[in-house]
Amino acid sequence: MLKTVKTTAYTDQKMGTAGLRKKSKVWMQPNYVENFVQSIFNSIGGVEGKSFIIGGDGRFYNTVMIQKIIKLAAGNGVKKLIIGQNGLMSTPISSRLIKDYQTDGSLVLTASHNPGGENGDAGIKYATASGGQAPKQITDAIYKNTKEITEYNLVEGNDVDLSKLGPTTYGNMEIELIDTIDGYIAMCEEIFDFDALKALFKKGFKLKFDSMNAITGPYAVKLFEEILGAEKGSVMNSTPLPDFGGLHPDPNLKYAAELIKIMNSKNAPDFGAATDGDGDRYMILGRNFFVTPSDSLAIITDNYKFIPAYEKGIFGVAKSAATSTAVARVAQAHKIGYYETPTGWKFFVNLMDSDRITFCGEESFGAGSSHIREKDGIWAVLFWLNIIAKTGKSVEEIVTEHWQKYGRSYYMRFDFEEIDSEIANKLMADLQTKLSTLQGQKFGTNEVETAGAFVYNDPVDGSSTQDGFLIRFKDGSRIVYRLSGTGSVGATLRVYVEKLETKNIKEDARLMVDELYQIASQVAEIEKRTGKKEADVTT
Ligand code: G16
Repeated sequence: MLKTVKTTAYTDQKMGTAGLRKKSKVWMQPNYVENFVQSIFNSIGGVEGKSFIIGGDGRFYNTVMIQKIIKLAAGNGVKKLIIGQNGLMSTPISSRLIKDYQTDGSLVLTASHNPGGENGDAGIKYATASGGQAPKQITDAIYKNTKEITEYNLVEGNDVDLSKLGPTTYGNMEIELIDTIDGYIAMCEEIFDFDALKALFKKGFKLKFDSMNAITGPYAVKLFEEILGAEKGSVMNSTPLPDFGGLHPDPNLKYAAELIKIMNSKNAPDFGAATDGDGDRYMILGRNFFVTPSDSLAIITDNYKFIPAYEKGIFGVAKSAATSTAVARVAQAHKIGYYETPTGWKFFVNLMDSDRITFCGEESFGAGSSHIREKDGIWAVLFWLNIIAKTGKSVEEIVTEHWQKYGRSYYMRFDFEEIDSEIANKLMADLQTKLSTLQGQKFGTNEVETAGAFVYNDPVDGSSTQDGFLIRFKDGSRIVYRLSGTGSVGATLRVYVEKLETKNIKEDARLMVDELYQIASQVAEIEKRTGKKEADVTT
């Protein structure tokens, strides 16, 4: 039965870098999900006759949210929902499915790399028909709507059985429950050389892939173990769990501790990798060796010729401003387009749609290509494995040779988490004023070339976006400051430092960036303002 329900607006439903992320308990408040989803529908000119892809990373409250979305979609006249079986779907495959099914967008129930469970986080990522994250005009309109909403529409009825594959209906709305694993693997097979990968594993190559009890588990077991022939057990933490088994599903040096321990042990496998909650982030490890995401993007770009889908050439590459400049040197050497954008995958979409770039990546453990309009963790892992299969080199050899050829951007990110939002905003505002006076100032032997806001002018739609602040030194070193757009409590200040070395490429990264980090801390008065002596997470 169609019903209109009166509701009271919430004022805290402002989307961040990619969707709305809040504590699960916030989502569990009365009408919280309904208000947000109805606001999305209202802000895109209604959804009558439209279709959407729906799925999630398996975290707590996912299926409750999906049932609510089904009812709201039917109440708003949606024609069809394509839903992942058991409500499961990775973010990368959702982007592909938008294109394959030509839907009007997707709703993916995830808080990405944030922890899950009743006391963890939940979220909704909304993507448009482009296959990519909604642009700012749309997210602004949604936020405005959430503050004004007074009612939502739904069709009341029994919950849909999400386990049963195939077509069904809810009211007048069509639903198709699909398995997304085979489709994802078929997409990967179109891109990579599966024969070379099978031959690699046949020779005894050892892989450890950590799904962190999140979405990629079932995809990875089938792909790596069943199809490519990696040894059984190569995929660890492979069952998606509502609370990720207590893990924080963020593939970095802090949270993927179990994998790091294995890769640093005596009998370490040849290659280690991990992905995040919804499968778009990734981390690459060799034996006792960590590859920074910035270097990974540079190496992927430099080796495009080894991958069948790209061997004929690539358009160009883009990175977020906070990502190191390692890939800039590769783009220059290959004479391909190069773009520096604000943080957020949405900024890459226009560049891909207009054939300006083929690859893109971010320091936050994201890389991808124009095969979809999202970052893709397993894609990045397959890319590395394909390079290894074709060159016969280890991860460490590949990276070291890359540094020998292009120099090394020593790079680190320092995160100061859960700062009071007012303090963080004041710190940034005062920093902007201070930066305007820094040009030409010397710190030791280093001289500031430019300092100020990072502003991106989109070459496709002409829009202009500011994201954080950037200090460039005469020797090529850089400091970037920005506030995270993905936290769920307070503010997170991110400080990124980078120093280029062409000769001393085998030094300790922390030591090499220390001077810059000290400068960054002093300039922003981090300890004085936040009370934090050290960063909470360093990657
Ligand atoms: C999201 C976006 C990414 C972006 C990241 C930044 O990642 O999809 O494009 O780089 O946020 O996070 P922050 O603003 O916290 O630095 P994800 O994986 O969380 O969806």
